[in-house]
Amino acid sequence: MKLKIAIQKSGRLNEDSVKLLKDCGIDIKNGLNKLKAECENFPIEVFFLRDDDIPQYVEDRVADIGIVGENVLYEKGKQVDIVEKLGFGKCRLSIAVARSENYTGAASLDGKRIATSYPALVQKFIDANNINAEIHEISGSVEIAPGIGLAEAIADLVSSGSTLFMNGLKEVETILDSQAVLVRNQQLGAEQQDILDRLLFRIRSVKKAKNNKYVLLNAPNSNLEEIISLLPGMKSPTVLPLAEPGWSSVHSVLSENEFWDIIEKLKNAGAQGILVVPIEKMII
Ligand code: PRT
Ligand code: ZN
Repeated sequence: MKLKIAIQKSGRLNEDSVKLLKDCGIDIKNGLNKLKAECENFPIEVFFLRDDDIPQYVEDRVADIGIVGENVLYEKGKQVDIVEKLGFGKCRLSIAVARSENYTGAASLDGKRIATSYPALVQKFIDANNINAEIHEISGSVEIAPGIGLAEAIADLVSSGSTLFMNGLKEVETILDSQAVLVRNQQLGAEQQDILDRLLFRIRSVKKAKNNKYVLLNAPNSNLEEIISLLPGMKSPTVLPLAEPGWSSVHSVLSENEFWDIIEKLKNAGAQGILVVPIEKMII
């Protein structure tokens, strides 16, 4: 029995999806040019597909699980469960208009044409804001639509914003914040669910490790208590005596978002020789 996972064949999510599986200790055999690949050391089979097809394939159980952007998932509206947000492929679906436009709110879109590849999500936005705008569905290069007179506004994915900028557009509304998610079919059997749970355990360990750093530092014993109180640690920090009398070595784990804050406080509390080491996996 194998768990079938669908990932993007090529494009922005492919590399991170393959890397995530690799970081979970899963070796994908045979090249990426195939439709399907086996893995020797984990009961999983990988299908390489276009991202747009992944929600449907998971709903139909051609694949048991899949990795896809929330933007595609919500646009397609398929019946699948989100099991985990994966933290990559981050972007937003936004409305943009010509930079010269005087935009004062959603009502400014009244009577306008919006070009997009996301008609369902844009229609929801139009309905929610009670505006009277017309959707022009196009499949690519949405950002050129205002320039060629096809529409007055667009709704497209944005990450850095440079595509909008280069096309003389400005972002005025965010419809959806998106990232890659792991989805699953709603009727997985017990055995597949079991493999999924094992995979999830690994994914969460990898994600946790990425968000944490191992910190080692030297502390004067006189300030040890203050320094320890600054460190969360998994249980409590490890404290070892140094060869030099009056000093200890303190080891702990810090999460990325509080990292700089705590490091500054540690320095002020007299910590020296602070070493920060990446963590590969974190099992808790
Ligand atoms: O062939 P296939 O159908 O599988 O791929 P695709 O061409 O439809 O999708 P692809 O590979 O471009 O994107 C796959 C997924 O990556 C999307 O569905 C999103 O979930 C995610 N993602 C993250 C993005 C972006 N960031 C992104 N910036 N997808 C597209 N873009 C495009 C956007 O459409 C615009 O053209 O990048 C441009 C804007 O980028 P900035 O940096 O200039 O703002
Ligand atoms: Zn696509």
